[in-house]
Amino acid sequence: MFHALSVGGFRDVCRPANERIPRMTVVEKAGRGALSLEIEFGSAAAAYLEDSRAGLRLPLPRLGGETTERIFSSLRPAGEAAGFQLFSADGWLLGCGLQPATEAPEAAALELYRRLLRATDGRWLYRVWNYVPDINGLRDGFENYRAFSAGRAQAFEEAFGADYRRKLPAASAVGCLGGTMAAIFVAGSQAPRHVENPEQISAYHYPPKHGPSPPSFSRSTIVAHGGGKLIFISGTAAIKGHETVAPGALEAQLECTLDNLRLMSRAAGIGENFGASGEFVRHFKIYLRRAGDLPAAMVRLKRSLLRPDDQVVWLQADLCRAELDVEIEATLVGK
Ligand code: 3EB
Repeated sequence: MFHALSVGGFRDVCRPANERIPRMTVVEKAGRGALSLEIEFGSAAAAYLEDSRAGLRLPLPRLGGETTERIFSSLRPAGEAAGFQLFSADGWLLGCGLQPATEAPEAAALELYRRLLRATDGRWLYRVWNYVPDINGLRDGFENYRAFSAGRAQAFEEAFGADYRRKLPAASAVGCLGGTMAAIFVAGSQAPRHVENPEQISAYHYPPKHGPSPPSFSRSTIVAHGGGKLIFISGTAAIKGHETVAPGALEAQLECTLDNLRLMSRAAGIGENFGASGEFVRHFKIYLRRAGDLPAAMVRLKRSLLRPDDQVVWLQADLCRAELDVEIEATLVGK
């Protein structure tokens, strides 16, 4: 069978800031089979849609485990909206989009999220993965992550109104190489449940010492999926209350992060260790600030959190607070 597919637009992300975001066009013929959404780590940001593969490449150095994350399968390409490439499967909508970050990161995040919220209009937003160039860098004395948070919060408030916090998805926001901001979302037609960490202030209530606009995410999203559940656990790090625990000390940060993950697992109603007895396919992404921390982190996490049949991607990334060394996220897909 012949499929004519072409994806334009994402190749042009390095244009000057004053040019419009290139439109992405997907030309497709009928008869296309189901595909997985692949997030491939290691090279320059680009979306691809080929005969039997679709996904996004992201410039984060891979340290170990899988090269590609595949959480969702049986998807069908669903065209594009607001520059996001879309994929759907019974009631679910997934999308990925890029935004040049040559302009100020606040403006880039505002535009990326305005587009994301347009693409998901009328649906519930479950999960967003954010990749922010030079996340700890300063621009006019203001950290890029804080600028990103401000643009993102403004877009949510514009779209959802003053009580936007109740609708925030689970998320992660980590650094990446290159000059392109990226977001991947999962949305759907069913209202989800959000569970917060009882030992952390909700990020959307962080005090202003962490930035003028608090980060717009909830700690987890739980949504029915087939006969079971899908659970998205946001990027989890060494934070209690709203303060960083053990700045710069990997071992102590790993213990605190593991404790927060146990609390989230319990809060989600699946015991202490994310349903390790086999009721979920478990996906973890582990972000380390320093590649040299990999051996120690592997030993520690394999001793308690990780099991041999988990899907794990180890990445090197700058994290949203300069003093954080490790962040771990989980996605649990009910079997
Ligand atoms: C924290 O708990 C650590 O800004 O979207 C984790 C997950 C973190 C998501 C985000 C930030 C974000 O505040 C950082």
